[in-house]
Parts: sequence; structure tokens; C-alpha cells
Amino acid sequence: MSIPIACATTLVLAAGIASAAPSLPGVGIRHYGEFPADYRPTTITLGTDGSVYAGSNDNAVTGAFIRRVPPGGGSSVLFSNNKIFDPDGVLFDATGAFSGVANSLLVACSGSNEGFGVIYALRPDGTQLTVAGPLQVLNNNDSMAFNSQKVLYVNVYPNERIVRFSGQTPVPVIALTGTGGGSVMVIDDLDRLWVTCADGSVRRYGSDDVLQATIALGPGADPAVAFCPGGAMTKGTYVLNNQSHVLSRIDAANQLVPVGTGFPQAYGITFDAAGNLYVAAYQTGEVFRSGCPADLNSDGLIDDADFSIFAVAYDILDCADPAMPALYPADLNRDALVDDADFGIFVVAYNDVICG
Ligand SMILES: [Ca+2]
Ligand SMILES: [Ca+2]
Ligand SMILES: [Ca+2]
Ligand SMILES: [Ca+2]
Repeated sequence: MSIPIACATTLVLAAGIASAAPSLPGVGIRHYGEFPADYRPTTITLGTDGSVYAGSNDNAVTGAFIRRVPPGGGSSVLFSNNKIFDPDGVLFDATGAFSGVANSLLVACSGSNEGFGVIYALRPDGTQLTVAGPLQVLNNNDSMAFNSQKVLYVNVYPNERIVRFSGQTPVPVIALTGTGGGSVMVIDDLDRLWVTCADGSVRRYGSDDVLQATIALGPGADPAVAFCPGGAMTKGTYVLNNQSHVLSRIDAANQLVPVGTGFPQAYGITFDAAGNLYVAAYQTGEVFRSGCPADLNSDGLIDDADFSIFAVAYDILDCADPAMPALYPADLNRDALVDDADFGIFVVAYNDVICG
């Protein structure tokens, strides 16, 4: 009987390795759902009910359906009733501030004419209306974000511009000339706008649209950004380096504080209101979600392998000790010590066995 059990264990471990699971020490991260392998999620956004919507970089001339991973995770389901051409950018419009339709999904796309862009809204039933464009000032627009006043900003990559809507009129407000153009954009709780650029940097602009900081990650970093409001993970703006596959928080001094490793190539990253992280892998469509902190080796199981890692760290105690494993996975309450407080958290999670 031991042979089948051993085989089953090996298969589970092999599957974990094959998916190149990311690691988020002290927080945990696990498989949550998946889009089709060829979906190429480029932006993701969360619905009020917890659905994960993704824009697709499927540039088929016939268009692509917008899909969502349902609340609680699992395989994606169709959302849009019709195919949409070049639907890279998605942003949930919970209040209907931009679309006029509560709980609608904004979709930023190329127009049917070369050099133009359009923003659609998908109603909760998946039907579609045009909200802006087609306009040259929105040329092939993609990443979108709301500020605290629910004013919409849109990245217009080919124009090397970020556009802000004044009512329904798009007005260019930030020039990204010389950066290679913007990619992923997010607005934090202070209405500061963060945009990743093709030159491998993250640029931060104040609510007055003035450049405040340029954080260079390297020419090949191809980064993505997201803002965490606090809670399950420390509040702040996070950047994923798609060359090193390291996720870092950007601290108040604009320094990168690494928090996770082994991430897949991804541009669709976001946080929910409780500070949980969602990541959609660009190449595979796999969706990861943070959580399951006692899974110290990030294999989806909570077992004796994790306890062994915990026991070693508990004996070392101080995260400043060079012997402590990198990124301190056993410091579950993130206070720089591995002690009885962490053990209390570990024991509760250990009883769950499988990351739920
Ligand atoms: Ca595209
Ligand atoms: Ca596009
Ligand atoms: Ca584990
Ligand atoms: Ca601790």
C-alpha cells in the first residue's frame, strides 16, 4: 500500500513544481483559478462580488470574449455576450461613476480603425455599450484606474500619454515621452499615480500630475504595479519585476523591499479591500491568490515539511540573524521575530492540511 501513496504524493509535488508556483513567505500564496491557457490576461480587476475579471491580449481580428473567475475561484466563465476587438484593459465600475451603470465592467480597446481607441462598458448581464470613443486621443488605450473622486485615468501606450477624463472628455495630462510608453497603471490612496514604463521603470506622479519619483528596475524588468490598502499584506504600492520574478513593496524612500519570489510573468496583479493579492499569469492564464500562511514552502499543503521549516526558524528566533531563511516565512505576524505568537498562528493553519 505504501507505493500508491508515495506515487500520489510525488504527483502532487510534481504538479506544484510544474506550475512554477510563486512564494510569498509569511503570507502564503496558492492556485486560485485559471483563464484559458491562450487568454493572455493583461489587466485584472475585482467585482463587488469577488469575481476576477481579466482583459485579454488576444488580438484576433474577430475579437475575444471577456471572461471572469467566479467568487471563490476556479475555472473562468464567459462574461461578455459578444467578442470585443483587442480588450486589454478592464476596470470594474462599481458605482457606475463613468459608465452610468452600477456594477459594470469598463473595457479599453483599440478602435476598429487604426490609430483609434474606445472604451466600452459591459453591463452585469454581459451586454455592451460604448462609453467613450472611438477617438485618436485614446489610441489603443489599455490600463485604467479611478482616483478617490472616481475620475478615470487611462494609459494610451502608442501616444506615450496618460489621459484623464473630464466628464466624458479625455484630456492628456501626463506625457511619458522618452520612457518607451506606459504599461500598467494604478492610483494609490493619496491619489498618486504609478505607471510602469517600457524602459523598465516605475514612475510616480502626484495628484497634480507632476513627476515625483522614477524607480528604475533595469531595462528588461517589464514591471507591473498594484496598490495594497493594507490588511493581509502591508499597505503600499507593489511592483512585480518580470525579469527577476521578484515581487517587492516600494517603501517611503522609494526603495524596493522584496516580499516574494518565483512569480510568473504577469501584468494583471491587484489587491482586494482586505489586502489579499491576486496575480494572473500572462503565459498560462493561471490565477494565484495570497493566503494560507502556514504553507511555508508554498506547495499547497500544510504538513510536516512546513513544521520542520517553522521549528528551525523558531530556534533562530531573530529575523536579523543571518541563519534565518530568506524573507522569513515563519514570521507570520511580520514583527521580525519567530516566537510563540507565530506558533499560535501556525498551529491554527496547520490543522487545515490543504490550502483552501
Ligand atoms: Ca492587445
Ligand atoms: Ca491594446
Ligand atoms: Ca507546504
Ligand atoms: Ca513574529
